[in-house]
Amino acid sequence: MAFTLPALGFAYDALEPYIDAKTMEIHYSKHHQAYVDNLNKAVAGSAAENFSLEEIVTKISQYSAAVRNNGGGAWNHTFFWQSLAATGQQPSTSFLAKIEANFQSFDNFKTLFNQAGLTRFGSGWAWLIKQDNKLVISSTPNQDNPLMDIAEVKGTPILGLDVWEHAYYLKYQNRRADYLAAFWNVINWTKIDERLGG
Ligand code: MN3
Repeated sequence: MAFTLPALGFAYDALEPYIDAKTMEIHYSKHHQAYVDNLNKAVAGSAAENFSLEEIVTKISQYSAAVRNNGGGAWNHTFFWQSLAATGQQPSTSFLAKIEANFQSFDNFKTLFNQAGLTRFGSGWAWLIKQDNKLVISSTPNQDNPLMDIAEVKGTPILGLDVWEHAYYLKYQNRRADYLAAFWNVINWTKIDERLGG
């Protein structure tokens, strides 16, 4: 097998009550696992078996739809789990300074990010990305991401939020806005700082 499911860094119930244990279990052990398995099937016997997931994703226009969907799904979920942590963390002062320089205030940043997640029709992701020294909010459809050469808005992902119904439907049903609001309680701000390079 070329690709494997990375270990989840926390217990399924670690993000309760904001993200429930059942959703976490199914999302990680079924959905994420399926992206990895289907990616392995899609690259079997091709040169891509020997490439890193990042190498594949950044040149995704050269691959099939199956590689795009499942390679994106595999990369996005690993990135997403690493963006999450049990409650209690606060954004650092250096992060807040960068956010204020780019979006006026943290509240305004949250509003714009939530809007990106809320207005992404159907399934997809909301992103905070870095373009040179600028921070930008965007969203992508399906399992696309801002690293992909086909992305409308490209950049280095700093924070990503899965807005597929499978990410929230068991607990929040049709209330995507409530899921978006809950997300802010379980962000791994240490990891976000690391991605921003301090
Ligand atoms: Mn998902």
